[in-house]
Amino acid sequence: MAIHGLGEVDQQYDGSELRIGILHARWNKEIIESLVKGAHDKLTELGVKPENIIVESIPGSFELPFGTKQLSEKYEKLGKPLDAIIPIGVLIKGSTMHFEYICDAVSKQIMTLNFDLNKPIIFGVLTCLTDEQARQRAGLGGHNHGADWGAAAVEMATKFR
Ligand code: DLZ
Repeated sequence: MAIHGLGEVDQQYDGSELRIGILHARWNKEIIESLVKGAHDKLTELGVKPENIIVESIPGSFELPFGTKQLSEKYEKLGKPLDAIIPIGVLIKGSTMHFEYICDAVSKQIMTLNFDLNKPIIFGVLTCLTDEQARQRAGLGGHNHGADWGAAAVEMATKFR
């Protein structure tokens, strides 16, 4: 099965003036770490200064929307607003309806946060049926979607600044 990235990028974006937040869940640790690294590496490749990449964690994906809002407000108060935030989580289906409820609630709330916070909040959540599917999408055998999320953050923050 082909797993693609962002597709053709319309131009090279310069992230050197940006401050970007990465907020990640701690469930599915190895996969999360690879996604965070993929996003971080892409941000620096596009010019974002390492000191302007803020990485924080929360317990699980359910906490991502509230954590993202808090992170955004914290840096607003510090006078160092974040230009975009990448919430990163990995949800893997189990044997109950837990997965469906969390995927639905988290994805809708992350979408809403874009408008509430009026800044790009990237959808950095893998919603997979198996551990293997998640690994394939996290650069542990296949393409690392974290890199796409980093690129999307820089493009969105630059284009609409
Ligand atoms: C409880 C739970 C389960 C079963 N599975 C996952 C998962 O696959 N990925 C993830 O990020 N978090 C999971 N969690 C934890 C919830 O997201 C949340 O942290 C707890 O329910 C506490 O609110």
